[in-house]
Amino acid sequence: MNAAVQSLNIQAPDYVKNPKLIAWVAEMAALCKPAQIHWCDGSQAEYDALCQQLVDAGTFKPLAKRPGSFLAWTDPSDVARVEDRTYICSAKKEDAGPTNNWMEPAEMRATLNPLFDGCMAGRTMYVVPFSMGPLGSPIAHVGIELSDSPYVAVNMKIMTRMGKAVYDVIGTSGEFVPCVHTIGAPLAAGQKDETTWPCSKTKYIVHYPETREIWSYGSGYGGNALLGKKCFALRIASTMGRDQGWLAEHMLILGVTNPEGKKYHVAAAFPSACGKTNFSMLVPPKAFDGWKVTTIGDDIAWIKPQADGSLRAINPEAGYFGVAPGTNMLTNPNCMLSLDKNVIFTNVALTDDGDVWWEGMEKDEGKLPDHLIDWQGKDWTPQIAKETGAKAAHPNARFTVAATNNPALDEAWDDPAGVKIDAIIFGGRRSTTVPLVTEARDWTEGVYMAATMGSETTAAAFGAQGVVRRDPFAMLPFAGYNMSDYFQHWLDLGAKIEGQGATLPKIFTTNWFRKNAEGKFVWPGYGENMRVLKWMIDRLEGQAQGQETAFGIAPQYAEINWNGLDFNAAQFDSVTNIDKAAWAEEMKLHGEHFDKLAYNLPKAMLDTKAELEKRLSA
Ligand code: SAT
Ligand code: MN
Repeated sequence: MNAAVQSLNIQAPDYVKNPKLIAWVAEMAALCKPAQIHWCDGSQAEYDALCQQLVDAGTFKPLAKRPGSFLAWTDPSDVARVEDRTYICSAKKEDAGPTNNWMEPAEMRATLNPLFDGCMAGRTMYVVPFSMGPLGSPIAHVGIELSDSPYVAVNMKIMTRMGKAVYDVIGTSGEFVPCVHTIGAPLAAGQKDETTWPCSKTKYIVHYPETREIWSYGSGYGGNALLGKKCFALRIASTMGRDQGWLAEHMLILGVTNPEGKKYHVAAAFPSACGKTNFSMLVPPKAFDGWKVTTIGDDIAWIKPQADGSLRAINPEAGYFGVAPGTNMLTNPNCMLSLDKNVIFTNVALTDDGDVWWEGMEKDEGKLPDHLIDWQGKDWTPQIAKETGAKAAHPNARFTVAATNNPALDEAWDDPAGVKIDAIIFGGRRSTTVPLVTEARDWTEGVYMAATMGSETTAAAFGAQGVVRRDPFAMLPFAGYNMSDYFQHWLDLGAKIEGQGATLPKIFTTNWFRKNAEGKFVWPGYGENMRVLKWMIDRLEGQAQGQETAFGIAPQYAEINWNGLDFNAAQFDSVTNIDKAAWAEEMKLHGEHFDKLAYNLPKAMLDTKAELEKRLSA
């Protein structure tokens, strides 16, 4: 041990009683060499002090118009998840599968070790204890994140159940997922940060599924740095689910209650930035008087089969890290109402009177603001935007807000027992081909629909936008193991539950994003999606007959409640028809997709493809 580490006070608070945990913190401190260690207790006083520290450092700007709220601007190079720098380091390459970057674990450790050596010099190492899911719930799991970013510590406080009580769950011998994060910007003695968002050009987001460890280097942003979210709750948890017989999914969970008071629970997977948050907070249109939608989660679901064959789900998170641009009183009123206090905004624009602004807000205000400071700290005016196309907010700008700010929060959102799932939706973003909604004839067909899901890429990840890529189960960037084994896991789980004689949730696919010849969306979306949700519930209740199509069971025009919406049969046809020529092309793409996933691809996927092709050519 060098002198700096020897003098470092590793002394854990007396409520930390797990020797393995204390030894691991000491080992990581010896490697990362922080100037000090701060054991987070999760208290409000601690949160306030850390926010003040971020204000003093210039990373946070307090927002005069929104009590307890702050604005952070990141480095322009650190604005989204970095999928090409994200690795699944399983012992065998085949277990990471063709959709993940892989490196042999020992080689990765040898790569990371020199990078982590001294990476926290001059900084504080925060020890962040967190529970994914209600504390002590049989569906929940806990982790500890070590990070040198106070931004991460305060975001984790909102996004997870963070604090002292987690140590009671861990006790003296309990399990936890160890997560190490650094921005990768060590400071020499006496050196001060030159920017308000220090980070490294080199980035590694690394998962070791066998030992359930997460190591993240170089980024301070979102899914790269808040390790409870995509890294733990999806990549590591999906492998835990594979081994233990449950599901970790990129799904919102909502409750929907009909006027008679009967309640259903729906889980829905859409790729990043495709409207999960909006759908989970949906406000039904006026004609749906007496219907209510409530939010359990907006991004991730952990689903565990119960002894009676039912599937119960929790939202492992405690807050929302949602996309700000496009959010307004029309697209998501509940979300807008959630954002008036105690919010951390990242990469939105600042107004002259100290408020935040993003593209889409002009719909509420009736006009564009005359002047803003954009997310890169530059002047922005409508004229500049017109001339240069400059966006005031980064398209992946985010808000971090506690679930308890949401006026539509479900009363069972924090129930350790979770909620029983009645239906599952898979939805991509497709301008053509895929219809508004269909229901899978059985579980296997539902797995096929999810496995072949395509979506046009968004700003949530680095890379070209608007390109169709296959995003099976909306899990392409998040499955912690071989994708085809993941399909098999879904099939096995379904077969097991059916074998018990229990009823599985119905599976649906949706596509809100079909465009017409003029390139305009045809389906109005947002609150109007209630009409589709109601049809799904009618199907659960045996109250809608539907009609067979090549791609599952679709609604008949007359089966949708059109009260209060002008949407004629021709428009309906344009979002629901199955264009055989387009589908012939689509089937070629399904084939190419399966070729890439050939290792361990379940035969049921190829059989289902053949049946679909037969129906299309009939
Ligand atoms: O950056 S995050 O991964 O947290 C958000 C997202 O891409 O869905
Ligand atoms: Mn997401």
